[in-house]
Amino acid sequence: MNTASLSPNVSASPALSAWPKRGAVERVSNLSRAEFEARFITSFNGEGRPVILTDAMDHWACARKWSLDYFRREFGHLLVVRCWCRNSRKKPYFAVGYELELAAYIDYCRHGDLRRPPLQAKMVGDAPLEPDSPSLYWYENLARPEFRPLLDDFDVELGFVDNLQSRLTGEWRKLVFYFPFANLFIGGAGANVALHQDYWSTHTLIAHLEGRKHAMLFAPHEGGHLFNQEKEPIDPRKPDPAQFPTFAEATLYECILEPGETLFMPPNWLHDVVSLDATLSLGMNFFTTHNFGEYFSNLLCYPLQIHQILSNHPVLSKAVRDASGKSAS
Ligand SMILES: O=C(O)CCC(=O)C(=O)O
Ligand SMILES: [Fe+2]
Repeated sequence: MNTASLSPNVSASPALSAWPKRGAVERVSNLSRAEFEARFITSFNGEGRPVILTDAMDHWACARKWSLDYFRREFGHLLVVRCWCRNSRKKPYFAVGYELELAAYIDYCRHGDLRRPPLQAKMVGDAPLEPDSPSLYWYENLARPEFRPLLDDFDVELGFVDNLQSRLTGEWRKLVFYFPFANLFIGGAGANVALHQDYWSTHTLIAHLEGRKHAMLFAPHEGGHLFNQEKEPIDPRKPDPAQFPTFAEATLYECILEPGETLFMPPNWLHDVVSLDATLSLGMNFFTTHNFGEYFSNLLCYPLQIHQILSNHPVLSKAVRDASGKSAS
């Protein structure tokens, strides 16, 4: 049971009645690729719809193996994590961050007083955690060398959709994890990622493994109702009509994600997710033939970053060095 004290302002609040227009997030299983594509990717003028897959990760080892206990045991003293309070709704934005061992962080998420920073944590941000802030949250890309064994516990091959990354072979197939495509999320009750769209028009999966998460989702075309003049996003659990006068015109898609379930979102869906308990999830971003064009044109804007990722890669860096040697001669 989760016994951590939750900051009172970040519960999945009853302000949900403020949203008169509602759409359903369906739960589906065992869909063919054609049916999935027609219902959730190309539907509704190409915006698609978010959906919960109840069987998407059944064949992944992580579904049976990963838990907060597992991470505490296997990586607890190995990893130092930086957890943040991403209160990015307000500008100017101060990063509130702390550094501590993963075991201590997991204990804090489960049993700590989440209104205060973890005991003995080193402050690494610009400002301390305030009692009325969202809870601290740790999420990190799987590029850390310690995470390499975890890459065998799930796959880029997705039964319900043609993830183009799965056409890659060998080390290249793992390379995708060195781009910001796969992230671990561990948080306590109240850990929140404020309303946002994911980058580069990718599709998003949240493979959820422990605890519960409350997600509030809006179609891409609703953006105009949900950001104020300073481009700050609404807090959909406490909508402020003075700042967002037309917010109630947006249709809310809302769900509670349970362990073993996977939330799929098509490109550019706006989402605000809050943990209701101590939680563990794996996030994945990917592309299919439907979003490859948008994805690729975004990618082309970052040639230096791509070169850097390849140059730092433990295996592929040699291929990069060999190739630059050849082109120089
Ligand atoms: O799981 C969460 O708390 C947020 C995840 C998210 O925003 C994402 O995976 O894109
Ligand atoms: Fe996201």
